[in-house]
Amino acid sequence: MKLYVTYTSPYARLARIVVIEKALEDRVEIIEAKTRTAGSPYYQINPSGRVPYLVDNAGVGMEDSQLICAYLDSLDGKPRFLNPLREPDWVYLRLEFAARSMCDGISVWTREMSRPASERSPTVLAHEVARSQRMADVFEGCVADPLMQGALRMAHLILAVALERARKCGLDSLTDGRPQLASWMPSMSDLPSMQRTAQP
Ligand SMILES: N[C@@H](CCC(=O)N[C@@H](CS)C(=O)NCC(=O)O)C(=O)O
Repeated sequence: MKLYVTYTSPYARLARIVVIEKALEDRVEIIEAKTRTAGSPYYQINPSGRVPYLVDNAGVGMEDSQLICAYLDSLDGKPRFLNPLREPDWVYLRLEFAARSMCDGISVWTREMSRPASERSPTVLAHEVARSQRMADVFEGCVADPLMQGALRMAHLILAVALERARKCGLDSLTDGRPQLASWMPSMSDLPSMQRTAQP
């Protein structure tokens, strides 16, 4: 299989983490895609131009970290991160999708900042800064919850990747002044799969 990524994308990082967590490294080739470039040859592979994008052994492609992570997780018949056979766990899912929403906002901020300074919208930037602070407060309030402390699940990965992305790209160190998040984060950052996919 081929997994197309960029090394700055938090969504591609989630797929790279699941490749490591599920011991799929010898089955999944990681390929850096050229995104956001007119005429990129990558658009012939994935017309949407987004990463991550997984091409399976039959040559069939799929996009979106949520789908790709669930697919990779299911390959051994023992899904750890998303178990379709379990009853939906709405309390957990609420956290996962809140973390995804926080990650989306941080990505909007980084995308805006990657534009030439004269093309950036101060309104969009301020909106996303405020959103990231509110969402960090939400997780400060629930990261000590057993669901966020127990076995590793997508909500943990998404929140940790989002927090690291916010710090790395200069949005904010969202763990500062938030003692629960600050004490939770090292247990995630120290994971080999997080360390091996960390943005240089
Ligand atoms: N919901 C998607 C978001 C993917 C996404 O936005 N990827 C960005 C990188 S962070 C991208 O590929 N941008 C290139 C473009 O928009 O052309 C997912 O979870 O995979």
